[in-house]
Amino acid sequence: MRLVIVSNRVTIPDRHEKVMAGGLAVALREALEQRGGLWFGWSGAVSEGAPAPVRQVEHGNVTYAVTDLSEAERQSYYLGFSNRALWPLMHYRLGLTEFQRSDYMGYLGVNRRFARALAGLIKPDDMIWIHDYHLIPLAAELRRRGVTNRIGYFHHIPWPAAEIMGVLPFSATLIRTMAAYDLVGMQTEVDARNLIDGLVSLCGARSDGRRVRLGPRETTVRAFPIGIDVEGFRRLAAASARQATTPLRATRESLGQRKLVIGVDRLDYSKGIVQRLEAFGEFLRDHPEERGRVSLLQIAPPSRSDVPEYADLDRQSDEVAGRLNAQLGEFDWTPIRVVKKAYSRKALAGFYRRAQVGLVTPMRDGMNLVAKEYIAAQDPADPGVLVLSRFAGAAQQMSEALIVNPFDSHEVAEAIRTALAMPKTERIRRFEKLYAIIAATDIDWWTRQYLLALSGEAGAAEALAV
Ligand code: GDG
Repeated sequence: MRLVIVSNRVTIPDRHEKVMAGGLAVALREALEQRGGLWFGWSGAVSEGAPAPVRQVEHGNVTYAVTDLSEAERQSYYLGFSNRALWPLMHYRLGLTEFQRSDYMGYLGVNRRFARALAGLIKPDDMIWIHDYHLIPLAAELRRRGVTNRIGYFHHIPWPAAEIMGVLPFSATLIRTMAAYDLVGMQTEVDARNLIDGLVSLCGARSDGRRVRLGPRETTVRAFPIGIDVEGFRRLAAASARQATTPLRATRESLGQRKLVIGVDRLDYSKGIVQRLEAFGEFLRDHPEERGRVSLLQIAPPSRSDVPEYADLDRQSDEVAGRLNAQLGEFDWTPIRVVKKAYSRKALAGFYRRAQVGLVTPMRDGMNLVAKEYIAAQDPADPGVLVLSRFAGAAQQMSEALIVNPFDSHEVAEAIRTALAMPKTERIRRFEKLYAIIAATDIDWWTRQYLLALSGEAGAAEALAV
């Protein structure tokens, strides 16, 4: 079966790999190359004169088909409904959720336009795999055009409880469109259960365990926790430590013998960056003996800067870091460094390996790949300690991390102290368990399991019991 992948953004590969090119994009590209297929979505560009045409580029046995958005579509579908309504709502941030009816109409409009274009490109035996919250109604739009192929969806971010989803105007209409899929993949069992509850309580579906029936269709809803390329990342980190790439060498020189705590996140309010800086400040206030001995490096490449809530976060994080550095710093020691730019994956791997503590404290996160990258990058003979929010999907698998509530700054501060003081034998014991779980459920495992389940092949359900 040929594979068709649909995602909001499609990057056509070129010889100059983008700095951010990460595990997921590479894994999906590999899945396409193995079977041959098509990758459809937004080019990332804006052009007027709607509807924009679809451009196709062939790369080996993979066709990339992209279309531009108009500025009005970008505003309503992408910045508006996807990123100011669905993103905050699905991360349990009701106070930040901005619903505009016109944005919702724009969201439906782009999904309709994508469906129209895609319906002309797919073949009868194609298996279609749609990604993320920008494209929830796409299968329903395809079904309306007579598409009967197997269609799956993977939701990369949390799916909230029905009580929260119910706040969104038209939520029942939107959730109902999930029943157009044959398979819906979620990051965790809790997310899967939340969607099933929503389909039952808001849309009147009937459910029997993982299967949901709404009208004539039956949909399977299951957890497929996403993974990373563990072996690839481990090799990258080991090589980076040997070669000491420029940023890493410079970090070594400027830190000297000091310990390093690291945070790596898109500059996004769901990641708890400001709360993390405050917790680090609390740790230094509560434990003055640690001052001068440890620094926090927070790498935070800007993201969605056109959305006002992100511009606020940008300012706020500068203010908090500036205040804490002014209050706690010394002439020869800066407690917190916030760097708002992206580094290469290799430099990142080197930073993770150099850091004694990985601080991954999102307020809510679908999975959080940084938690897995931090573990993959460690030196097995002298590993660092992961401090992980219980509200990241990753916490369901990574229980050997120091699990914290990111809303409790005291708890986070104490976890930092515990991590820094942890004896090597305990660090190794925890690391080995964490490494084993992320290696057993790496990105290849995830892609294989999902596609097995979508193709309807027997045995996939049992194999998932990891
Ligand atoms: C969504 C869900 C889910 C970050 N800074 C740099 C850089 N990164 C890379 C990280 C990591 C990726 O970006 C971020 O992945 P996360 O999983 O942490 O978060 P989201 O971007 O919010 O992703 C999330 C994910 O989808 C997959 O399903 O886990 O819950 O929100 O790989 O390393 N990469 C480079 N330079 C940087 O400065 N090269």
